[in-house]
Amino acid sequence: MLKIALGTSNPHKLEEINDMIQEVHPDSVEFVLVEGEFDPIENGKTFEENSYIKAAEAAKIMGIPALADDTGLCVDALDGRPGIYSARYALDQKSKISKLLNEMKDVEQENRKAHFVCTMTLVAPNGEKLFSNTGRIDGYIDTKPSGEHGFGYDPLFFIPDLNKTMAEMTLKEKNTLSHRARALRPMIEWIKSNLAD
Ligand code: ITT
Repeated sequence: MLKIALGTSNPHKLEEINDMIQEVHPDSVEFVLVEGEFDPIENGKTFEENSYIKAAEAAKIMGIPALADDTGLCVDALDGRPGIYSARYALDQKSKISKLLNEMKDVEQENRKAHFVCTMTLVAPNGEKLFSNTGRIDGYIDTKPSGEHGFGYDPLFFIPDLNKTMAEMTLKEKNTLSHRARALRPMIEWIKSNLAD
């Protein structure tokens, strides 16, 4: 089975990505976490640059191809913030939620549009970029957090068509439509066609 390192310190990403790969191509690719210290300096100016930095570091450490995603929540009323700074928006996830609610407290429903962006990049052990792809999902910032599933900003990300937040979806549901799923599907096909036996 093809092994690909996953350049992330976020166990939720591993869970989502592994679930998706099992759904589409069971037993063809195995994603493994980086062994040992993994602390890349995410100083890129775009999602793509940061996903490359994380994947290149993971590929170098592990000596096998590596995949990483860089994700952000872009809020229209905040001119696209926190965007690529979503991880550093506040110290912990609870503070990120309360800071966002506070920044949005006077914003009317119709102006609460937001989207998640996820850019994934696959890098060879020699640092060559093999494939990159971006997924996006649109929604609204809710006025209070709801739901116990997912992670990060999911409890505030409301999808009107489904009448629920991303944290009110099961893992399987989130994986049918999320920014990460939309970025990963073409990536899996590329891996199947170019790397897997
Ligand atoms: P790595 O860089 O180690 O992969 P991270 O959690 O810092 O882990 P990102 O920089 O991509 O990853 O994430 C930016 C922020 O967005 C961070 O606060 C996450 O919790 C949040 N986030 C990422 N994916 C998300 C998702 O699917 N749903 C909700 N929030 C998400």
